[in-house]
Amino acid sequence: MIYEFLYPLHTVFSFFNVFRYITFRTIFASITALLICLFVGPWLIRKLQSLQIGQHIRKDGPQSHLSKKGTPTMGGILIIIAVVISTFLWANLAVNYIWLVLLVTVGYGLIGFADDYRKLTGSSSKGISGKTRLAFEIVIALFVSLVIYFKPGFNSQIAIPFFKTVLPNLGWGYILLATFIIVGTANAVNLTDGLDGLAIGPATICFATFVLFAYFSGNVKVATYLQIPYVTGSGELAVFCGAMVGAALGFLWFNSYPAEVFMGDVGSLSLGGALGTLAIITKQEILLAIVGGIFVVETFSVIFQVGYFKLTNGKRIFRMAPLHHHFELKGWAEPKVIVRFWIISILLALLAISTLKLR
Ligand code: 57M
Repeated sequence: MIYEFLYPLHTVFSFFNVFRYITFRTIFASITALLICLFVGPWLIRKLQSLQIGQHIRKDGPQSHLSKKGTPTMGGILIIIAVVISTFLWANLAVNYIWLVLLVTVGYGLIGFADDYRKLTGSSSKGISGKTRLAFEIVIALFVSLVIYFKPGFNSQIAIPFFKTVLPNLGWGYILLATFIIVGTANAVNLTDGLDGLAIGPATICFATFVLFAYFSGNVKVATYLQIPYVTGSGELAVFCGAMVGAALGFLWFNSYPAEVFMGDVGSLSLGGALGTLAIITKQEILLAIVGGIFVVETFSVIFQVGYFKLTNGKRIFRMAPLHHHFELKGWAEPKVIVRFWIISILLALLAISTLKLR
């Protein structure tokens, strides 16, 4: 909105030209979202506490988690509020992609909210059923994938990192892939969200990396120079990513060990869904698996553990899945697991960025 109101004034005062720049608006979107989180956070945490929105802790998990009982959850609401306000303020709302990514952020947030709410009010200890939740996730992801697929100028090729000339065209299969990526990323972030700051750290790093990829893919000169797919209008998503980085850091302020609040499914599904959508719009579908490698590995640790458990009648590969529990049970202190996962995530982001040149 600031863009719509203030940029036209550049004809009177040249200073207002600055609102044209995506870089400037990305930085301020980030600062705005961060400040919203820092100011609203303490109030929201008190509110969640007074409403007794505290986490139930599973008794079959690592013993160290029992002390976390009562920590308020659903802190993801804070992230969503900060991102939506900041994006409305700083992004050019005439770009449809902004609305698509906001739709997923809020839509997946609502699914997570319904799940958290049912768990907390005790109407169902497991939240909404896995199938119902998945069905809603698929409906939103399919809708977004169809809109992107039928957008004029869209092509259904996918970019393979490190190979600039390998661009397989999936045709309508692209719709299935895009839906899978959005739903899969949302659930992968959800599985990772099991230690203080464990999901929000790598998510921040992913969104920061996508600031670059959105900016580059939306600029015809840079995209041509770097030989990455050019997507008209996707540069504006850098502003959204900036807002996400700010909101995520603001949330981390409270979620860092020892956490004062958890994000809940409202946060994890929303963040993951947004990440998946960004990867599709910027046509960096496969790259997401590199930069979000922590989420991928956590998910595979569950798939392998459950598969092996069933095949062998109760034997395990890891002490417990998802992978972070394995390290906890090996005796690593919680902050050590968290910070080491962040370090790996930074390394993966650097690797992902290096694909711009190594091709
Ligand atoms: C949700 N949720 C956390 C919090 C957070 C298929 C199966 C492997 C699924 C998996 C599962 O349910 N994963 C998804 C993970 C929970 O956190 C809440 O949930 C939200 C995210 N969805 O925002 O509201 C607990 O995680 C801890 N936490 C923190 N700090 C944070 O900032 O410490 C979360 C955020 C919180 C808190 O303790 O209560 C969760 O882990 O439940 N299931 C599992 O992860 C279970 N694994 C398991 O059963 N593995 C088996 C194999 C055969 C499948 C095995 O390896 O033996 C473990 N979950 C827990 N305890 N809690 C088992 C032990």
